[in-house]
Amino acid sequence: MPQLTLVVGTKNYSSWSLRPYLALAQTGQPFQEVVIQLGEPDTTGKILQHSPSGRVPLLKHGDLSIWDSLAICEYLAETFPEARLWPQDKTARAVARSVTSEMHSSFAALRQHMSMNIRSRKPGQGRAPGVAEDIARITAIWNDCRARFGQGGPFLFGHFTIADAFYAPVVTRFVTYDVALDAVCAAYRDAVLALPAFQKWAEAAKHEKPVARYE
Ligand SMILES: N[C@@H](CCC(=O)N[C@@H](CS)C(=O)NCC(=O)O)C(=O)O
Repeated sequence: MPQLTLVVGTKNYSSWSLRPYLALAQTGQPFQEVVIQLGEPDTTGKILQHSPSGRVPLLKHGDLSIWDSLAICEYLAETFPEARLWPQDKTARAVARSVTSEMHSSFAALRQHMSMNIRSRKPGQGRAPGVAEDIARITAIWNDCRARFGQGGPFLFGHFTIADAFYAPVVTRFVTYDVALDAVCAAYRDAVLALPAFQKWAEAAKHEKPVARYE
């Protein structure tokens, strides 16, 4: 098996990087990691040494480079089917792809005003126009998935899937900004926070250099 290397941004802030990291950890495959510090004068140059898009994350598998969080997760699902990164059932898989794509393309207000900052606590901040609507939509998605597909475990589709990887940065935002959740969403949040791979990422994030523009 060719070497797997995941290139990510500063873990405390790089929400897009956290997603494929969790999916890759779920495969159980050994991998190397390159962490690029965001917000430095040479950040773009360093990212461009790996990624043609000038953005992280990027996955290298031997000679192959794959960029964009969703493309990486799709590649992992195809390469390691035993990890069940998508639900087995076609209907559940279609919904999992829908909610994942919605996360990939939407929730601009939440992303802008509640940016990911795993180690920080900012209760009450970030309540800008549009944020409450994004939170309402996300919590509706979580409730719907848990009710319809969540019987086999604590995640959106029971066992851990790419949909959970995509919503994990939202989980951390809800902790950072102290967003009140109903019982179903609070239990789901806690299941994501308890993932060993998430805990490892969050522990590393505690020790990183702060980046003023993301604080
Ligand atoms: N759509 C891309 C977004 C990637 C993205 O925006 N990454 C940010 C970090 S989270 C980045 O590389 N920013 C470049 C920089 O800060 O210089 C994906 O899903 O991977």
